Amino acid sequence: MSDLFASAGQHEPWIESLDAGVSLLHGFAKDNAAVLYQEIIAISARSTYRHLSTPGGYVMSVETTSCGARGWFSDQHGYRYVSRDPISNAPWPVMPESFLRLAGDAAKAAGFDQFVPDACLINRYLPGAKMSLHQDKNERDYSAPIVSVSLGLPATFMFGGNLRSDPVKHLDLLHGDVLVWGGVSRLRFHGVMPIAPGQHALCGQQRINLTFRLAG
Ligand code: MD3
Ligand code: FE
Repeated sequence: MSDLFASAGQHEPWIESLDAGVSLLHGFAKDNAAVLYQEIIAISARSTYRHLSTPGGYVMSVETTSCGARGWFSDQHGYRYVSRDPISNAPWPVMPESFLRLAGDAAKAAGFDQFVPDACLINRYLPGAKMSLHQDKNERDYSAPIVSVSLGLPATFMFGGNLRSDPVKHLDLLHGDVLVWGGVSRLRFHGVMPIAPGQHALCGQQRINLTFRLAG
Protein backbone atom coordinates (compact mmCIF):
# COMPACT_ATOMS: atom_id res chain seq x y z
CA MET A 1 0.00 0.00 0.00
CA SER A 2 2.54 2.61 1.09
CA ASP A 3 4.87 1.41 -1.68
CA LEU A 4 2.40 2.79 -4.23
CA PHE A 5 3.17 6.25 -2.92
CA ALA A 6 6.81 5.74 -2.04
CA SER A 7 7.88 5.94 -5.66
CA ALA A 8 6.21 9.34 -5.97
CA GLY A 9 8.72 11.01 -3.67
CA GLN A 10 10.75 10.73 -0.52
CA HIS A 11 9.35 8.34 2.04
CA GLU A 12 10.11 7.95 5.70
CA PRO A 13 12.49 7.20 7.13
CA TRP A 14 14.79 9.04 4.79
CA ILE A 15 18.15 10.53 5.57
CA GLU A 16 18.87 14.12 4.71
CA SER A 17 22.46 15.28 4.90
CA LEU A 18 22.22 18.88 6.10
CA ASP A 19 25.88 19.74 6.47
CA ALA A 20 29.19 18.05 7.21
CA GLY A 21 28.47 15.70 10.11
CA VAL A 22 24.78 16.63 10.41
CA SER A 23 22.08 14.19 9.35
CA LEU A 24 18.32 14.52 9.70
CA LEU A 25 16.66 11.11 9.82
CA HIS A 26 13.07 11.98 8.97
CA GLY A 27 10.56 9.89 10.90
CA PHE A 28 13.25 7.50 12.14
CA ALA A 29 11.69 7.15 15.62
CA LYS A 30 8.05 7.18 14.54
CA ASP A 31 7.38 3.44 14.76
CA ASN A 32 8.93 3.34 18.26
CA ALA A 33 7.35 6.54 19.54
CA ALA A 34 4.65 4.93 21.69
CA VAL A 35 7.20 2.66 23.40
CA LEU A 36 9.59 5.58 23.91
CA TYR A 37 6.80 7.72 25.32
CA GLN A 38 5.81 5.06 27.88
CA GLU A 39 9.44 4.83 28.99
CA ILE A 40 9.59 8.62 29.31
CA ILE A 41 6.51 8.56 31.57
CA ALA A 42 8.11 5.85 33.75
CA ILE A 43 11.43 7.75 33.97
CA SER A 44 9.79 11.07 34.83
CA ALA A 45 7.76 9.37 37.57
CA ARG A 46 11.04 8.43 39.28
CA SER A 47 13.15 11.47 38.40
CA THR A 48 10.71 14.29 37.95
CA TYR A 49 10.97 17.08 35.35
CA ARG A 50 12.44 20.25 36.78
CA HIS A 51 13.31 23.78 35.67
CA LEU A 52 17.08 24.10 36.02
CA SER A 53 18.86 27.38 36.73
CA THR A 54 21.75 28.54 34.59
CA PRO A 55 25.05 29.63 36.16
CA GLY A 56 24.00 33.16 35.16
CA GLY A 57 20.90 32.93 37.36
CA TYR A 58 18.22 32.40 34.73
CA VAL A 59 15.55 29.72 35.16
CA MET A 60 15.25 27.66 31.97
CA SER A 61 11.79 27.52 30.38
CA VAL A 62 12.42 23.90 29.39
CA GLU A 63 11.93 21.22 32.06
CA THR A 64 14.47 18.42 32.14
CA THR A 65 15.20 15.03 33.58
CA SER A 66 17.71 12.32 32.65
CA CYS A 67 18.34 8.61 32.49
CA GLY A 68 21.52 6.58 32.15
CA ALA A 69 24.76 6.57 34.13
CA ARG A 70 25.04 10.36 33.91
CA GLY A 71 22.47 13.11 33.98
CA TRP A 72 22.91 16.68 32.84
CA PHE A 73 22.53 19.27 35.57
CA SER A 74 22.89 23.00 35.97
CA ASP A 75 22.80 25.45 38.87
CA GLN A 76 24.64 28.55 40.05
CA HIS A 77 27.88 26.53 40.19
CA GLY A 78 27.82 25.61 36.50
CA TYR A 79 26.79 23.03 33.91
CA ARG A 80 27.87 19.45 34.54
CA TYR A 81 26.98 15.78 34.52
CA VAL A 82 26.10 14.09 37.81
CA SER A 83 25.59 10.39 38.51
CA ARG A 84 22.67 10.92 40.90
CA ASP A 85 19.48 12.89 40.65
CA PRO A 86 20.09 15.85 43.00
CA ILE A 87 16.36 15.93 43.91
CA SER A 88 15.92 12.27 44.92
CA ASN A 89 19.63 11.62 45.58
CA ALA A 90 19.04 8.25 43.85
CA PRO A 91 20.94 7.14 40.73
CA TRP A 92 19.22 8.30 37.54
CA PRO A 93 16.77 5.76 36.07
CA VAL A 94 18.51 3.13 33.95
CA MET A 95 18.60 3.88 30.23
CA PRO A 96 15.92 1.64 28.64
CA GLU A 97 16.99 -0.88 26.00
CA SER A 98 14.64 0.79 23.50
CA PHE A 99 16.51 4.11 23.98
CA LEU A 100 19.95 2.52 23.56
CA ARG A 101 18.88 0.64 20.46
CA LEU A 102 17.32 3.68 18.83
CA ALA A 103 20.34 5.89 19.56
CA GLY A 104 22.77 3.26 18.26
CA ASP A 105 20.71 2.56 15.14
CA ALA A 106 20.31 6.27 14.34
CA ALA A 107 24.02 6.97 14.81
CA LYS A 108 24.83 4.02 12.59
CA ALA A 109 22.44 5.18 9.88
CA ALA A 110 24.25 8.53 9.95
CA GLY A 111 27.66 6.90 9.66
CA PHE A 112 28.75 6.69 13.32
CA ASP A 113 29.29 3.07 14.32
CA GLN A 114 29.24 1.75 17.88
CA PHE A 115 27.60 4.73 19.55
CA VAL A 116 26.81 3.72 23.14
CA PRO A 117 25.54 6.77 25.04
CA ASP A 118 25.89 7.00 28.83
CA ALA A 119 23.52 9.94 29.20
CA CYS A 120 20.05 10.72 27.91
CA LEU A 121 18.75 14.17 28.67
CA ILE A 122 14.97 14.44 28.41
CA ASN A 123 13.72 17.96 27.67
CA ARG A 124 10.03 18.79 27.99
CA TYR A 125 8.80 21.90 26.18
CA LEU A 126 5.35 23.23 26.99
CA PRO A 127 4.03 25.88 24.60
CA GLY A 128 6.20 28.99 24.87
CA ALA A 129 9.26 27.11 26.13
CA LYS A 130 12.47 27.63 24.14
CA MET A 131 16.17 26.98 24.27
CA SER A 132 18.56 29.84 23.55
CA LEU A 133 21.51 29.44 21.23
CA HIS A 134 24.29 27.45 22.93
CA GLN A 135 26.99 24.82 22.43
CA ASP A 136 27.07 21.37 24.05
CA LYS A 137 30.55 21.24 25.50
CA ASN A 138 30.29 19.58 28.91
CA GLU A 139 31.08 16.16 27.43
CA ARG A 140 34.55 14.68 27.76
CA ASP A 141 34.95 13.32 24.25
CA TYR A 142 33.75 15.30 21.25
CA SER A 143 34.48 12.46 18.83
CA ALA A 144 31.18 10.77 19.75
CA PRO A 145 28.08 12.13 18.00
CA ILE A 146 24.98 13.53 19.67
CA VAL A 147 21.65 11.92 18.76
CA SER A 148 18.51 13.99 19.28
CA VAL A 149 14.96 12.58 19.04
CA SER A 150 11.92 14.85 18.66
CA LEU A 151 8.50 13.73 19.91
CA GLY A 152 5.16 15.52 20.08
CA LEU A 153 4.59 19.10 18.99
CA PRO A 154 6.77 20.44 16.15
CA ALA A 155 9.70 22.75 16.79
CA THR A 156 11.71 25.22 14.80
CA PHE A 157 15.31 24.34 15.42
CA MET A 158 18.10 26.88 14.99
CA PHE A 159 21.56 25.89 13.97
CA GLY A 160 24.46 28.20 13.57
CA GLY A 161 28.17 27.78 13.18
CA ASN A 162 31.09 27.37 15.54
CA LEU A 163 30.88 31.03 16.57
CA ARG A 164 27.88 32.62 18.27
CA SER A 165 27.96 35.38 15.65
CA ASP A 166 27.74 32.95 12.70
CA PRO A 167 24.51 33.01 10.65
CA VAL A 168 21.70 30.77 11.91
CA LYS A 169 19.60 28.45 9.75
CA HIS A 170 16.12 27.32 10.75
CA LEU A 171 14.82 23.80 10.45
CA ASP A 172 11.45 22.24 11.31
CA LEU A 173 11.63 19.17 13.51
CA LEU A 174 8.57 16.94 13.56
CA HIS A 175 7.40 14.06 15.72
CA GLY A 176 9.70 11.10 15.11
CA ASP A 177 12.55 13.04 13.53
CA VAL A 178 16.08 12.21 14.66
CA LEU A 179 19.07 14.53 14.27
CA VAL A 180 22.61 13.20 14.44
CA TRP A 181 25.47 15.66 14.95
CA GLY A 182 29.12 14.79 14.94
CA GLY A 183 32.53 15.36 13.50
CA VAL A 184 33.27 18.93 12.50
CA SER A 185 29.71 19.99 13.45
CA ARG A 186 29.80 18.68 17.01
CA LEU A 187 30.38 22.12 18.58
CA ARG A 188 28.01 24.17 16.48
CA PHE A 189 25.68 26.62 18.18
CA HIS A 190 22.04 25.51 18.25
CA GLY A 191 18.75 26.25 19.94
CA VAL A 192 14.98 25.92 19.74
CA MET A 193 12.45 28.69 18.99
CA PRO A 194 9.46 29.02 21.36
CA ILE A 195 7.07 26.10 20.87
CA ALA A 196 3.67 27.02 19.44
CA PRO A 197 0.55 25.80 21.24
CA GLY A 198 -0.99 22.66 19.81
CA GLN A 199 -2.21 19.17 20.52
CA HIS A 200 -0.35 16.00 19.58
CA ALA A 201 -2.12 12.63 19.43
CA LEU A 202 0.51 10.75 21.47
CA CYS A 203 2.19 13.43 23.60
CA GLY A 204 -0.56 16.01 24.14
CA GLN A 205 0.33 19.69 24.51
CA GLN A 206 4.10 19.33 24.65
CA ARG A 207 7.28 18.60 22.75
CA ILE A 208 9.73 16.12 24.20
CA ASN A 209 13.32 15.89 23.08
CA LEU A 210 15.66 13.04 23.94
CA THR A 211 19.34 13.97 23.62
CA PHE A 212 21.75 11.04 23.74
CA ARG A 213 25.36 11.76 24.57
CA LEU A 214 28.57 10.08 25.57
CA ALA A 215 29.34 12.35 28.49
CA GLY A 216 31.95 10.55 30.57
C1 MD3 B 1 23.95 20.61 17.47
N1 MD3 B 1 18.37 20.36 23.02
O1 MD3 B 1 19.51 19.77 25.37
S1 MD3 B 1 18.68 18.79 20.41
C2 MD3 B 1 20.20 20.42 24.54
O2 MD3 B 1 15.58 20.06 20.98
C3 MD3 B 1 19.59 20.78 23.26
O3 MD3 B 1 15.81 20.01 23.13
C4 MD3 B 1 17.63 20.77 21.86
O4 MD3 B 1 20.19 21.46 22.50
C5 MD3 B 1 16.25 20.23 21.99
O5 MD3 B 1 21.38 20.72 24.72
C6 MD3 B 1 18.25 20.43 20.59
C7 MD3 B 1 19.67 18.87 18.95
C8 MD3 B 1 21.12 19.08 19.17
C9 MD3 B 1 21.75 18.55 20.24
C10 MD3 B 1 23.12 18.68 20.37
C11 MD3 B 1 23.86 19.36 19.44
C12 MD3 B 1 21.84 19.78 18.26
C13 MD3 B 1 23.20 19.92 18.38
C14 MD3 B 1 25.27 19.48 19.53
C15 MD3 B 1 25.98 20.16 18.58
C16 MD3 B 1 25.31 20.75 17.56
FE1 FE C 1 22.27 21.54 23.08
